[in-house]
Amino acid sequence: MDPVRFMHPDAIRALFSTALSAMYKQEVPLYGDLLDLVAEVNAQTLAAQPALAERLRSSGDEQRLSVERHGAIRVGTAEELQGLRRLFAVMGMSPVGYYDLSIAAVPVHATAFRPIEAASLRANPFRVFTSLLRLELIEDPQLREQACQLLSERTIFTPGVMALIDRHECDGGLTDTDAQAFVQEALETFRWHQSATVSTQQYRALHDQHRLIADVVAFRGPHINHLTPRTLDIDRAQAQMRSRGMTPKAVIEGPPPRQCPILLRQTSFKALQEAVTFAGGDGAPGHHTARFGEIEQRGAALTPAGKALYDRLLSQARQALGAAPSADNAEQYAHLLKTAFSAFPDDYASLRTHKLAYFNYFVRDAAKARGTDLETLIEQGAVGFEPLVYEDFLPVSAAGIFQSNLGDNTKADAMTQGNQQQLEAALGARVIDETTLYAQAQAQSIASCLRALEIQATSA
Ligand code: OOG
Ligand code: NI
Repeated sequence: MDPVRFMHPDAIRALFSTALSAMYKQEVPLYGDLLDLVAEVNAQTLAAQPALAERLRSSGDEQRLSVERHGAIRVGTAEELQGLRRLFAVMGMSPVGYYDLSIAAVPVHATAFRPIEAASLRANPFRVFTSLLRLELIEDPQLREQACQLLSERTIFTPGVMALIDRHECDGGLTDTDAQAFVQEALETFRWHQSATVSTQQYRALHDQHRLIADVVAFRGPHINHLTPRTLDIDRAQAQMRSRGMTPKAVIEGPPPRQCPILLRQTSFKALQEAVTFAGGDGAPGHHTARFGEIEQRGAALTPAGKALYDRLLSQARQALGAAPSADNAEQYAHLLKTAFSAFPDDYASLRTHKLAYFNYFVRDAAKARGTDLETLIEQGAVGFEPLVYEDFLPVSAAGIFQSNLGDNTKADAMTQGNQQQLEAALGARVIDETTLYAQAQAQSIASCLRALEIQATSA
């Protein structure tokens, strides 16, 4: 019997991420400029920081850097979200984390689809922040009804991609040929549609309720709204964005600059105004702003204790600022952030001993191993450690990104509570808790170090 050869989900994800990037470059040429800029900055940073270069090489993260990016889409119904869960599963991507954006008066909640195994993350960490519109947060009942109606009339997946998803679920994989077809069909869901499905008046009404509602409801599909490359030095990249005619947000989201980066720092440039054609007899021309550019720098994943400290220091700085960070107070905010975060240890040894961050442990020099417990092995130089990269998102940062791209007139009060169960019911699955994943990855790395050293000891 001939075993069927399936393409590895990691390989399908890599193909898709590349194809999506190429499509988005066509759609938004500025994204191409951003990729070039980030590649340059990364090369400069690696040349200037040999220790960082060495760390990336030894952890195997150097290769992933050039292909690393995240995207974001927004959908309107449970059916759409479930379809996406099945689509992303073909590429080895699972829903991780719950993000409540209602904290920033954005009527969505979200999860991120991403690979979860260490080897898969190393191969290609492509992730997609996926938001679901919370229709129940639309105040006007008539408008809510209209939005439901519009969403029920659209199908965001091609028949071809649905058939291939079914095949993947039945057979347990896709052949090379099917995988190639899958990538082409799946792209259609993420494509920009220049013609809206609603009239100018309908668009206005949706937009007036919330700009995001118009973005989700008024089009045939959930166009990818940004693709974000990973930079090794966001401050440098931000400075260079300005000199190349891209206007970034006034404030970088997340922690302040540090020797040892933690979590995630992000900056974006404003959404583009794009020409659209509205439905209705006259095919009225108009415009819509949704898509934007973003870059990010990733640092160490934090333990719950580290995350709690991060949250406390961030809100300390924000409270001291007394207003939302903006162009007018950017300098003051940077200063307050720096002051607050002086309470957050900034060397990997302290981050580890205080259990603030998660680490990957590896055998450095087996010949030096004498003891059997981890701390002794580290002291002896037999075992080394590297921070685990934060693979997820930050709700406060995401809120800031949403806000800045929705226009500064959006009210920033919380509108309601998050509702993880509701998202999970829509998704048709539980979301994976990201903390569990980091703790597991750390524990696995320790176990494999000890295993490797025992093998060494017995064979010597
Ligand atoms: C998603 C915003 C969140 C991030 O990087 O935090 C996000 C959206 O605007 O749809 O992408
Ligand atoms: Ni983003």
